[in-house]
Amino acid sequence: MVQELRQGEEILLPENPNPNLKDYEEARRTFKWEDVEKEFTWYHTGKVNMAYEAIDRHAESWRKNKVALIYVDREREVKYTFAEMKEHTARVAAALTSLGLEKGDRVFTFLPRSPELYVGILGIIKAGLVAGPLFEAFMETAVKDRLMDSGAKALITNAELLPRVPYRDLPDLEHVIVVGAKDLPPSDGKTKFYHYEELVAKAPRDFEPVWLTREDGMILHYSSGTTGKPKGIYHVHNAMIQQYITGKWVLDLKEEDVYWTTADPGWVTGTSYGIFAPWLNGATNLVRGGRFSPDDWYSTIEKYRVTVWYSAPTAFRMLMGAGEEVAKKYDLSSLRHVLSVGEPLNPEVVRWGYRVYKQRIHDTWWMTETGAHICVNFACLPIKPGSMGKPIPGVEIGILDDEGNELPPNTPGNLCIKTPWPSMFRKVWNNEAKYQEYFRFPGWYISGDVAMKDEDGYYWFLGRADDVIKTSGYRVGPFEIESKLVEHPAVMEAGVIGKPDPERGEIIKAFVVLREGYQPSEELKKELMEFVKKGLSAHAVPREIEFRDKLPKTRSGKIVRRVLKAWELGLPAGDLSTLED
Ligand code: 6R9
Repeated sequence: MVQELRQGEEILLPENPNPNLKDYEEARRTFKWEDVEKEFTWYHTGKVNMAYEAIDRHAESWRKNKVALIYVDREREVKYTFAEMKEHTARVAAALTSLGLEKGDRVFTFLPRSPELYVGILGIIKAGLVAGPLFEAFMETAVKDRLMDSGAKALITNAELLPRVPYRDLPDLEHVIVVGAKDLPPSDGKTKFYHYEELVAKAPRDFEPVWLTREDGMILHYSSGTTGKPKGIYHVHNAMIQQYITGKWVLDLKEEDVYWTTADPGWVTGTSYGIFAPWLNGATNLVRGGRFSPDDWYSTIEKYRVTVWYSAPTAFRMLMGAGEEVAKKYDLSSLRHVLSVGEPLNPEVVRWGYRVYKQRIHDTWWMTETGAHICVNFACLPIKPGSMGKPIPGVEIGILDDEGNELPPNTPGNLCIKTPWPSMFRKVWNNEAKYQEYFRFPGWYISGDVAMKDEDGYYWFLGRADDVIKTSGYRVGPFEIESKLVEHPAVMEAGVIGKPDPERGEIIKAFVVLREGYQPSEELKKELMEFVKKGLSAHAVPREIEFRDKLPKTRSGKIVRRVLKAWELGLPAGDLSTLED
């Protein structure tokens, strides 16, 4: 795979005549995080709040009438200046405070991309609360698990999604604020319901942010691992240091840019680079609601003259699949910087983008846990298609063997990051043991990815060391899907893997053992798919199901997914000595 990727050693030379980061090597040598810290207000006042740095600071400057948010979908277009964002987020913060919520309380959002979602997350943070964004496609079980684990006290949702919130089963959930509701469920002794519009309208438009320290909680993203339910990845306000500087250096944001990321705030790219990085840099941030559609997407770039565009391999592959003719119908000449994240970016996609968009697509590697970019292709450096580039200044990457020893170049190993870095997660909510698992090699964070460094210092992604699946850019844990499947009366056991797919990166494949009395059938497959969709979420649905008489297991009864994967790919299954039969 490595050989194949590196065939020809092609490179794309830098083309941006004036990038914010001009000399990478120089920056690596001289960079100090403290120089970035000095750019924040809190460095001088000691009063920290992300919402202040991202919004209020600009609203109190010459940027006050600059457009901060452009929200568009097929029905509407909404534009807010920084001054308006300041007022809207102040009202949300004041409303939440008036409900008695206090510093550190978890407040979740469960909304589609909409102005209310962006205002909501920043309003929560402005009030000193910890924001927990839930992806709009989540169904009841997924919503319940996350609200339960985090002990969320309040939720902002809308009338359409409210039926998926099992509030009666959530002992800590005291307040539910609903956007666009005609009527609300009756408040009981435990949970009270509010019309968002009424609550916000009566809140004052002035609200002094709740002042915090850099280590106070800011955002909680639930993300999947290999075992157990999704983990609450907890970030603090200090993350803004790295989010700001990578917005400047990697997204290359400039004053006149119109920036668009297609990522949803239910996932980390949609917050770190859909909210924090662009607004910390005072940029105009475009948000498009609704589903993927090549025509809608290209017309968005044309109409709003988007200059910096951050999307994902799966989207680029779908655009490629839609054909060059579709791209040619639109004027995409405003684009000057294009980036990708979430999965390996195929060299052929890079080549296609270069030919059709006349842009180098800059791959970026990072994770929910890292909070911000770690390894990227910078505007000022050549791109080797298929490589994820080089570490950001101030951060060191190591390729380590399974004992924690650093490996030489051109040797695959565990991608690790030297601790700490400013936007590193500070805990796994309620689960210190899980947090510690990431730090088994002293002084290093273990990413779970396998990668390699070449002799020029470029990093190449080779795969996951564990069973985490990336499908259409979404990170899903096999365990959550397996658990859902075995809730179905027909299913005795299930093993779930990611299967390579040309468009989605991976698709989810489930191997299922049926209970006595159930027969394999196409209808049953459909029923199981529907069952996962209704219970968890559309993106967690196994697109392939295979019935088996039994599954490979360890003697202690754990399903061995690596053997399932080997079956699927027709590869040797490796050491089977620890298996049951
Ligand atoms: C930001 C984000 C993290 C996992 C990560 C890796 C995969 C992300 C990648 C990439 C190859 C890239 N991943 N970026 N793989 N090339 N440029 O995606 O966070 O959802 O937590 O996923 O995604 O496997 O470990 P998250």
